[in-house]
Amino acid sequence: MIDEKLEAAHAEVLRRNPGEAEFHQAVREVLECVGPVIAKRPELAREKIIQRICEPERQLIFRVPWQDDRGEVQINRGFRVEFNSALGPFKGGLRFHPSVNLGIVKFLGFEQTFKNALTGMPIGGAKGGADFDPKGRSDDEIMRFCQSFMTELYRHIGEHTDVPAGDIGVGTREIGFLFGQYKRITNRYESGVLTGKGVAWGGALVRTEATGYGIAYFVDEMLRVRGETIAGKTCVVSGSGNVAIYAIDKIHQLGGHVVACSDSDGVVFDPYGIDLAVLRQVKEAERRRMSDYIAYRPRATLRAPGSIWQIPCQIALPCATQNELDGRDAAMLIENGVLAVAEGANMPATPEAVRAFLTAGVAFGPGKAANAGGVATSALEMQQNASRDSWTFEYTEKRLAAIMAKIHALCFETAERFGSPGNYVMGANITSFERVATTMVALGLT
Ligand code: NDP
Ligand code: 2IT
Repeated sequence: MIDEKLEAAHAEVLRRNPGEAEFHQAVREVLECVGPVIAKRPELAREKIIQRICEPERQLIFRVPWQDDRGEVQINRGFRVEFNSALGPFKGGLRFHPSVNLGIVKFLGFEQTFKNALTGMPIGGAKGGADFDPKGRSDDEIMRFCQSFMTELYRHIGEHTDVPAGDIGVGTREIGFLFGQYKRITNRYESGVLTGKGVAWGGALVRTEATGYGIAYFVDEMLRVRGETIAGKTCVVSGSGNVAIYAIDKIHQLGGHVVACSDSDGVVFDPYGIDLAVLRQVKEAERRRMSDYIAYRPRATLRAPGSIWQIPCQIALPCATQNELDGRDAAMLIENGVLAVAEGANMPATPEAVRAFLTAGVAFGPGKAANAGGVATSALEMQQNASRDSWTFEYTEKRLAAIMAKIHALCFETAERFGSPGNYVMGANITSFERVATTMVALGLT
């Protein structure tokens, strides 16, 4: 329920942003949590903080023309939504996926603002991308697309202005082409303008692993509070991209047993545990499909897309995309005895699913807390770039683990303080909202 004092502001968001269902969903979740903060701090209403926080500072939409390998001209639409720079330069990933539109980018930028605040690092929130589908495209086509995309984007970004990174469809290869074009156009070797770079050219060790590792650390913290550990638990991870692969890696390191993962074509169930080396070979090295994994693992089976939450498990990690786990999936997981669910993707659980988990007393880690390890390590990459330094894997991973433990503790304590013990959704939204709102007041009317 949204507090009645916030209803008018909420109605205004719906009116001003018609048809943007995902953006409405993300705003609603935050507004449902922050009523008690507004009640305690009348200056936030006076300063119209809710209204300002829901309106992006700047929204960019641009044409991205490029030529495919057959010489045919292709046109895509590029986006960058610079949502909030109260806490630092705009920061957030770029998504290349045919489903990308302004509403999706706004939901992601809004979410990113609060996630980044939770990390405690000096970074504002943004998101961008294009409705470009990288599937089946050659390296040359990807390069031409990235060069065209950056030919417009470069004028809006910079190490002190806006610092993009990867997201769905954007990994080290794409960041390389984007960085190369930025460097060429600006005639500046400005490492801190993008994160998720290759280690040879300014990238931070652990950034590749960071989101997935961070999720496992967050689950470990949630279970520890309940006197449990990951060791020996059966786990299911949706997706098989960057986030999923390294969540699986760390869950295995911590003694858990991941038996399934997926892509948009199907679900692989491997009762002896997902073989990480095979998974990385198929998905990272060869850029093939989960169905190709089966050839290497005779006991693994392929199931229908979307069926992953029917597999019994104690830990469930949705790591593919928004709204991939609905109320019925949640009911099935609960019936099968799930103990902990953490959102590796941004907003993968629908509001009905979140409600079901909270009602059933499942430890539920919302994305803005559970998957914040990626952007936190991006901020560590920015630190290294600013000082022209590079840290070891061990040191960087220790920093990541400490950041995740801190985020967990903050969310846990805030939920207790506001009378909702164990509710990390309340904890994450209130903690991050207070940080952004307090700073916005301090910076005056901007
Ligand atoms: P990748 O592109 O590396 O992998 C995405 C995975 O999700 C693929 O397996 C893909 O399958 C699957 N997927 C994507 N869209 C859909 C869809 N519409 N339906 C079914 N499956 C889908 O992306 P990431 O691993 O980087 O991102 C995954 C999620 O994690 C996203 O929600 C992203 O916003 C979030 N995230 C990412 C961070 C990062 O550092 N990369 C940080 C924090 C959150 P297929 O190949 O079939 O499309
Ligand atoms: O959703 C996310 O947090 C990301 N895609 C990572 C953003 C970043 O700037 O590292």
